[in-house]
Amino acid sequence: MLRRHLLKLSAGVPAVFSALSSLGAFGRQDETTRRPIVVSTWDHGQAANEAAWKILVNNGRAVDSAEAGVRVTEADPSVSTVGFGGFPDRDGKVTLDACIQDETGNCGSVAFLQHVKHPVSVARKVMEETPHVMLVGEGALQFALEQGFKKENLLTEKARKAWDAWLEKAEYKPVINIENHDTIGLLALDAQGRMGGACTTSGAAFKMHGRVGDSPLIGAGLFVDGEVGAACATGMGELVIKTVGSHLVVELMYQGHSPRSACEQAVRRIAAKLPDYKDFQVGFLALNRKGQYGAFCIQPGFTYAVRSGELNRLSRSDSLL
Ligand code: SD4
Repeated sequence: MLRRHLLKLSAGVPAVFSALSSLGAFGRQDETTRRPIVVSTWDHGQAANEAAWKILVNNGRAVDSAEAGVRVTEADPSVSTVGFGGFPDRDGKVTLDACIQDETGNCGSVAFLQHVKHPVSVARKVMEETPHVMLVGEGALQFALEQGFKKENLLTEKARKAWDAWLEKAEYKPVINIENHDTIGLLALDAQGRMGGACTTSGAAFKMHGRVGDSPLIGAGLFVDGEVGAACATGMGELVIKTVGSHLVVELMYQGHSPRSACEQAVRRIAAKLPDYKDFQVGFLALNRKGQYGAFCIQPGFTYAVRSGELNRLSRSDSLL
């Protein structure tokens, strides 16, 4: 009797194995199982990872490394979609969105914030110094100034020139060119197994004044579940908001998908639900509690940076198209 059961069970194993494997449950493309580790979006993620790594390698906390990492990108005037040097909205104003989340799920966020170079640090203060999660616009600026942040001009000469050139046609379409999408999202797992993440952007260039994208929205641009993993999004925020993308990726990991497979399923969900997806880029990046990571995007071209004890590299994400 027992033998018959065992035989039946073992006959089913290949089928179960192949079903799980086709779901990516064994992490075919996620070859690492290590910590600490940090991953972040786009080429500029490498410099951000380096700053995050200094904290992680000294036994620091993941959320601290996430904040320190993305601050590098926020301060870099050559990056035209994050912080200082970010391209302005259609009225010539640089408006910034950012959020941060720790291993307990605690989080803070700012949106439509002007004149402050490090919105991620303001988001951190919202998380730690207020009973709220999100502050926007004038209220966020007032809070930042109360917290000692400096009011600065964030519109660089290069960004002003790009805006001038855009004004010649002034097409008021909130469209992200597929080549113009380099928000930084950074996810970290520290030596003690704690997770943290941050996401920061100046959003879509020449957007409508007041437009807020996915990046400051917990669940859309970023989601961290300390028991499962973390995910972040880049690209056309409207598509990510409509599908609550980062939460979806983490939920898929909870259900057993590898990070890469979870990202792919989330991109496929966007493609199934939003008919205009081919006109836009969306990329997801995910990291689980084992230190496995993966990414997937709509258009070719999305890169992500990985830093761990053995790895320091830039990878190209697979894409739907
Ligand atoms: C947004 N997701 O505001 C951001 C834009 C971006 O890489 O550049 N993402 O929609």
